[in-house]
Amino acid sequence: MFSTKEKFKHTFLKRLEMLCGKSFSESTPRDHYQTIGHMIREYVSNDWITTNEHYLATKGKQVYYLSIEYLLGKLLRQNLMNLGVEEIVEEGLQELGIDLVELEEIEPDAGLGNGGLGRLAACFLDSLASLNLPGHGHGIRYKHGLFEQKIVDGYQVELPEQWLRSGNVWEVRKTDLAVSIPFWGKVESRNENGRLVFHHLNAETVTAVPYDVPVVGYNTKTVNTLRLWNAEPAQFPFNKDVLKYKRETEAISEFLYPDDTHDEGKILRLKQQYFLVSACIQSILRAYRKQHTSLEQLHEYICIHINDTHPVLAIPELMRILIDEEKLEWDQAWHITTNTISYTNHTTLSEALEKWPVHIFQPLLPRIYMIIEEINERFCRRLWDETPGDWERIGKLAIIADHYVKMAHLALVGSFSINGVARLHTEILKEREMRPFFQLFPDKFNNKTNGIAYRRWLLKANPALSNLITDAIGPSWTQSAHELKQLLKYQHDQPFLRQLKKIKTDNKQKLADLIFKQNGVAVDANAIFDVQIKRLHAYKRQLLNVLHIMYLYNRIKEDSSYELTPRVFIFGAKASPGYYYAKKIIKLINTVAEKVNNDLQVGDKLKVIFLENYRVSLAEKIFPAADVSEQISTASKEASGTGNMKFMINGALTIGTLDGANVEIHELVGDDNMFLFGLTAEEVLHYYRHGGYESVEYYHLDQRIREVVDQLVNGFFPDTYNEFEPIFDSLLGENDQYFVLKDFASYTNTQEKIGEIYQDSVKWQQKSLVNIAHAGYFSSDRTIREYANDIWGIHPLR
Ligand code: T68
Repeated sequence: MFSTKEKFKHTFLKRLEMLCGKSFSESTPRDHYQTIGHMIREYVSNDWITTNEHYLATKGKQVYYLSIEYLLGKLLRQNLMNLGVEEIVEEGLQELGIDLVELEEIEPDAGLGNGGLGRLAACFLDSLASLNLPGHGHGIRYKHGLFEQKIVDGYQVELPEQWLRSGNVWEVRKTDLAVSIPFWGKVESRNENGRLVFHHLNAETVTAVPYDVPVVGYNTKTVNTLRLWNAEPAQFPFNKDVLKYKRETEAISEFLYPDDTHDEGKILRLKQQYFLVSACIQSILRAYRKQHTSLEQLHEYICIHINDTHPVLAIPELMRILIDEEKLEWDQAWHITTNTISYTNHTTLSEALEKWPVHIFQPLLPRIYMIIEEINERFCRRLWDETPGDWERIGKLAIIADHYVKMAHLALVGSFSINGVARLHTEILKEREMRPFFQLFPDKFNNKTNGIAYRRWLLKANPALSNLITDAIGPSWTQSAHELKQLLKYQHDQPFLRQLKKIKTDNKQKLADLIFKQNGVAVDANAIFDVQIKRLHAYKRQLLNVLHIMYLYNRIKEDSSYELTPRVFIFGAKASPGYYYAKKIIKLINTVAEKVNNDLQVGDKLKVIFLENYRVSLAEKIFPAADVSEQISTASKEASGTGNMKFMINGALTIGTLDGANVEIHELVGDDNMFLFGLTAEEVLHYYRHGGYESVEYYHLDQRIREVVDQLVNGFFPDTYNEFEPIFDSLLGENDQYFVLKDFASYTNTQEKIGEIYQDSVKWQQKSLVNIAHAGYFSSDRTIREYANDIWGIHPLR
């Protein structure tokens, strides 16, 4: 149906009538979107079935990626691109008077994630399929994804997100593959034939129904599966209060937690975690049993990867099935489990390390809790044997301690591999945060520096730049990102550099149009577009960016002849709804924007834009238009970052600290092509341990700092009353935990240098080119190959 334009048009018109029950002349863009979506899904179903049959027949090892979040964004254009039918469809539709771009706007973002962790999972799925690797995702089909953000009077307001309102064309409901998940109840042990046997009685069961989404690889026949689980009432609830049961059951897959490293400690969250894990493992084992008679070799055929600790209950759940259902002995079950599960850590922030109060955990998941107790006891016994009497060490490392279940400890003990997400992050895990575990299990630790699905973030998001690259070095870079290095030979090619600049300016103009439409502010596409887009978090230091903008504003006001290379500062960020401080920063950004943008004396020199409802599809419009990428977290705090890579591959230059993957960007492009500033991780960690930083000193010593900090509270912003006192307090009263004032001077100087260098257009474009050329390293294809080879032991299908 996609082989020629004529065939496509013919099928499209026929399918439209059948699907929507109306004639073409009556149809709406939404009908067109539905029709094309169904056509694609039907088109891939052949390869989807073949892929599955192939996996079944070859019995090769497969990996299952468990993640509580998938930030997929839109799938229409990506699927067309990966299937190689984009041109035929776009032109065919055009001849019917339909604009594909308009249809893309109709598709809702699948926003089943908070930020980097969820987006990484989506990038990994793309790479797995594109590399013909047998790897599938399992997640939760949240009815409402991450909240929609509105900015009202400068404040963030959250609205429930509704991506399923008009159905989801990509999914297939598989009612026949539903499984039951037990909660509550109690466990009874009986002696049966000399063996202790456990029965979970009076459980309240929930039905998990899978919805499968095909994951189409780029230019391959491989179609893997993302299986999203929906929570539904069991058919015959024994409960008396059926309505309550129905409500509580459906709540499990109702909302994504807008959590982002802030622990909300809700029972529902734990229910979600076990729901995902149990459904997923039951479904894996059902498929496995079709091929194998026993589970004794499970780890030779299956790897289960847990994305952070949210799915860590996969460990006790697998133990439960092996012991209670397969009747294996503990040691054998433990051998299989600990050789099946691998784990990625995404943060060292202590507030993000999950722990569950025993009084919540035990009643909800009684059998799982028993198994964790046993794992803990055996682990503590081992510790005792190594260092008898050292209760302090045992207390620190135990899985259950102080009436909490510590999820990271369970992951460390029960998996065969633990990896960090950038080299610096992994070193910090090994040397500091998880040092005692590293000493116990040195061979488990390894690094896998993050990557991005660069076909989405460059090929799809920035077609003009992609065409320029293909014209210059041929098309092979779309499958081998390291080919981008060939661009280095254009470093001194003036016409090429001019084209690069023209493409960037055109992209900036498009973004400027969007900004005008959304924010009503006119910005000049010749100004530096300086962008910070990511979740709002104190450690990411949007505050440092804002204070610098306030300083620039003050300079312009003090000296009207002050020569500033014109800048547009662009922000996009959602704050967790309960994160009071982060929401204050959003209000501050909008307050500064209001003041600066309406000051005639400032004019085009300085503009500040907050783009509301930052999400994947908006990000795709911003990265191609950025000149400067803000990666300014307090060193040691950002595990990796992946936005930094998306900017880089679109030719933006980074201003950043030596944190996360910035360290590796710096190694690739060198001092000349990146703007480093601020404390190093080692210096930050030294201050945390030994003290020695007094933010007040910087306030008193640096007049620029004093002025902007005072302006937070001295009425400089009219009608804000005590609005920004919490920010003022964080900087002075609480001694500035994130070293904003400490790094202010260094940041400001570096920003000044950027302004100067930008004036030399050729020099700037050369640096931009060097960044693009070296960004191939950050392809998630590279990352996934490393996971496949070093951790999972899986091989590409042919
Ligand atoms: C991010 N983590 C890291 N967490 O912050 C980022 N947390 O440095 C890294 O690049 C990225 O992971 C990918 O490795 C997160 O995004 C969460 O979103 C999250 C969600 C729920 C609970 C805790």
